[in-house]
Amino acid sequence: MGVLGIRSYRPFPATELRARLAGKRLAVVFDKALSYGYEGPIATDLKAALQSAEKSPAVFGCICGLGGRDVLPEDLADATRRAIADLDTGLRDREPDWITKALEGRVVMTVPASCLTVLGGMYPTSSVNVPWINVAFPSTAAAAAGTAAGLRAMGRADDMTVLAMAGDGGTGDIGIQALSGATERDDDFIYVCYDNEAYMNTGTQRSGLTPQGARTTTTWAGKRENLKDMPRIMEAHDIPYVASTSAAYPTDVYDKVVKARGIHGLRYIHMNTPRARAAGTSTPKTPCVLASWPWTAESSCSTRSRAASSG
Ligand SMILES: Cc1ncc(C[n+]2csc(CCOP(=O)(O)OP(=O)(O)O)c2C)c(N)n1
Repeated sequence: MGVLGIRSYRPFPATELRARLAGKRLAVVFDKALSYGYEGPIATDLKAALQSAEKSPAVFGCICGLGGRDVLPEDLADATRRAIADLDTGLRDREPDWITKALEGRVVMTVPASCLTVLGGMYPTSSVNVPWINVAFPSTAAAAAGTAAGLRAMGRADDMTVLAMAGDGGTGDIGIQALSGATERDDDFIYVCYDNEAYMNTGTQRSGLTPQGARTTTTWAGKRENLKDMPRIMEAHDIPYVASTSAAYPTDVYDKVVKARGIHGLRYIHMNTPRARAAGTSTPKTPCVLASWPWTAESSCSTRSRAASSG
């Protein structure tokens, strides 16, 4: 085990890093910076530098210390332990990968307009390797219900899971009617709401799930209204499984999707996904790092990462 510090960002010390990391199994990169929508910049640069190396380590990135926050020794140890464990189990650190991994790739997804649609991309450059249906904004749950019925008619319902996945706007506002209807019928699919607390794909407008006090492009002085508590709304629908989790804890996401997979009927998972751009939130306990790694800086008592599972 060793520690490398990079003093010169440009020119990037690619040759030296290749030499120092030759034969190593794992490199954990701690970036105190982010590039929006992706991993930390040094993690990206290191992966590029190691591309031509003969025997290069797996690179896992951790974003930490944003906004001048302290990075504690136990934080570094936690992330490193997690990297080692995930390397051993073959898990990777991107949220959708965790979810499809938990479903062993036996999944059909329905996805509305959102940041997530961007990930789907266009064939043949799509970064998705499972069947994926892009649907109109309000229809995520309706399309999932139809897909589940189709699989049942074809005798494939036991083989495949239908996964509806939408943002907080797509879930709590425009998609809530279709979702509520599906719960009433107990349609057979898993619904994951990734809650980044605003309409992010169109530039951070407030949604019904934006926390009170948060400043967005449509609530400059801070949102006045309370947020809708989606997990509780879903609990009130009396469905077989409701859980909340946080993207800051990928193994928790994984475990809950595995658990949901073993249950039939409508299963709802609310995943808090730390946001990049909303500011001035009145909920400082929300995990406030953008990391593909579990990171516990201010996250332990987040009300939105509590596990509220029923059934
Ligand atoms: C009917 C309709 N209204 C508006 C839009 C524009 N639109 C596309 S993505 C988006 C934001 C979605 O927000 P959310 O569901 O919270 O997901 P996020 O972008 O945060 O991932 C909006 C408003 C649309 N595609 N369709």
